[in-house]
Amino acid sequence: MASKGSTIPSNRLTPPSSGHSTNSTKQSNSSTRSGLPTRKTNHLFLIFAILSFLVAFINIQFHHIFHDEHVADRLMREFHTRHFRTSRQHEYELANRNGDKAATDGDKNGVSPSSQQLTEQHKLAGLKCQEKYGGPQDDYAEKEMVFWSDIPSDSAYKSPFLYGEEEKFLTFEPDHGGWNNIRMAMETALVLSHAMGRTLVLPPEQRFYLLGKTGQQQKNEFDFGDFFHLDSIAVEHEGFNVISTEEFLNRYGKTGKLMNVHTGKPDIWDDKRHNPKDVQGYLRRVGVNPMWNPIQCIAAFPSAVGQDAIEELKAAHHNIFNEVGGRKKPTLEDFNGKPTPVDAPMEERMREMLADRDQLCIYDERLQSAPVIHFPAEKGTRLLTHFYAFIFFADWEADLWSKRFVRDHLRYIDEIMCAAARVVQAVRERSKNNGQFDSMHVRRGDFQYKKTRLEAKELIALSKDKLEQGGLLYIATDEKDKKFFDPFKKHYDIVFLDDFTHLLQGINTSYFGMLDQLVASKGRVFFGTWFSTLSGYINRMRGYYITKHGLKGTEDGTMESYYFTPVDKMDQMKEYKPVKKPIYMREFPISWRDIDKNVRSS
Ligand SMILES: Nc1nc2c(ncn2[C@@H]2O[C@H](COP(=O)(O)OP(=O)(O)O)[C@@H](O)[C@H]2O)c(=O)[nH]1
Ligand SMILES: [Mg+2]
Repeated sequence: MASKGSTIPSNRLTPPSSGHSTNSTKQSNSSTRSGLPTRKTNHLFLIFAILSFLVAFINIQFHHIFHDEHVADRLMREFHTRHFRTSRQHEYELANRNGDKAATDGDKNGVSPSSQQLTEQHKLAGLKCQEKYGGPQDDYAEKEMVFWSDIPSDSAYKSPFLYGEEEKFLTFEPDHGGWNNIRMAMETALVLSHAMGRTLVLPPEQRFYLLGKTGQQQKNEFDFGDFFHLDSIAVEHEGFNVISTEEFLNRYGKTGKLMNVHTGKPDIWDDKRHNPKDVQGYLRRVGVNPMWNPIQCIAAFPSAVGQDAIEELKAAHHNIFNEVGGRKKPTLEDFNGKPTPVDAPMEERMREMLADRDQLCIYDERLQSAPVIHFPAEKGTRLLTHFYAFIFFADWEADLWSKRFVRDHLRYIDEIMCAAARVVQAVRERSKNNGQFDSMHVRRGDFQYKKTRLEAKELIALSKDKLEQGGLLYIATDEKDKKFFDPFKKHYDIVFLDDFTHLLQGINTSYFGMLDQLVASKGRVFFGTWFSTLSGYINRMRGYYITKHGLKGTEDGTMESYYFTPVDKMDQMKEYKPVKKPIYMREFPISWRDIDKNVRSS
């Protein structure tokens, strides 16, 4: 991923003295040139020079006081502009442009809308597309797309590690892979930060791999606020805080509050070295890297502060791997078709999570006390995992809460949801079978798993038994040459996202992969590409939807989804499966099945 340009502003506040002295020099030159240097003008010049000097002196002396007085406000404003340019900002700007008085009332004094106003504009539950996004109708969009819920009691939930006066932080580096790898690492970092009671520090805006390469006149650099409603998360959740890297560095890096984890000495961020590499280097120096490898261990969170809760985790692990009581170590087969109840005792849930791994990475007292925890995106500690497959909570309610947190908040912004809803509506209108269609994701392009690269006729042969013959088939793909799919035309009426660009006017083309995911997630039957994290997330969203609406598969987390190849993976989604390595190759029902157990949504 190329990170282009500097994203951390340097301190550009310079005392105005230089301006004044330049003026005085000019003045003196011009008077000399005019040839009329009188005593009076000399006096005036002297007084002017002294005054200039005094102004410059006072500025330099009190600069920090004046500056610091407003620094929090200014940074907050900048952060909101930079990171909260999500749909709500967009909504707000649209309303402004359209002279929508109600929505712009908060802007009478030229200030941004308050967070309360923002929250009022964006209701967590539901989806409103009609007024702000050019359709479809609200009730259609809601029924078709909404898989999330608004659970009031969730907003008050706090981690047991959120205590004390000192704010603690979690920083991370975005993954270097494609969008869905980035999303996975982001979800994991976000859940970790909440679990640890730490403020999440968002990486600076940058160019994400395979996004924003269009060269068109559109936004090309992104941060997470461009895809998720991060604004509402912080506002709506008491126990969750998020700030930008800029704010973090200005408030903590520059002030010498942070220690170099290797030397134990203060490490002051040099704001003249603000390119992303320098910022990354700095974060790596001041943040403790837990060295957790998601392929080897699960990140285990004690149910409470203190050594006793840590010992409980260790004891459960000991019992499992020492076969205490003669009970055999768990294997993956033990859980095929047999999910552990979500509220089962801790040791039972740990057995399933450790069916394919054997280590605990405990959030122990050393890590709990670190002011900053940093996750570098490099070998061994890369967060290329599903958050729910990595993070284990001793407290089952904390576990379900974190899963709902991701489902209900880390969903694509309304602008993307509404655009997808318009396409789904158009696809259904084209169907000759009561709006029904089947879907598939054919990943080709840069994909490194060549085994999955099959010819069209092979794809047809592998999927024909499950698909409606002669029916409508929506194909999500990164294959640019659509002729590749011509053989499908003998069997199906095929459509692509490209056939609906008239419904996508003004939508950033970097969102198209997400739109393909959302539209494909609505197919009656879905065929995905094994190993593709883009395919994987389609199934997770299907799982959320099935669970919310109590459809077939709710009980055991299954669905009408298949994979083309490898052949033994075709029916993976048809039976409950525990988390298995390498983890990213598919999504697991543990992330959607029965996660509302202890709550009622509104
Ligand atoms: N529009 C579109 N883009 C796709 C599709 N499949 C892959 N891509 C692009 O290729 C990238 C795939 O990377 P990633 O999201 O990491 O998924 P993965 O590589 O399949 O695991 C996406 O971010 C898209 O930019 C598709 O079906 N439609
Ligand atoms: Mg990828």
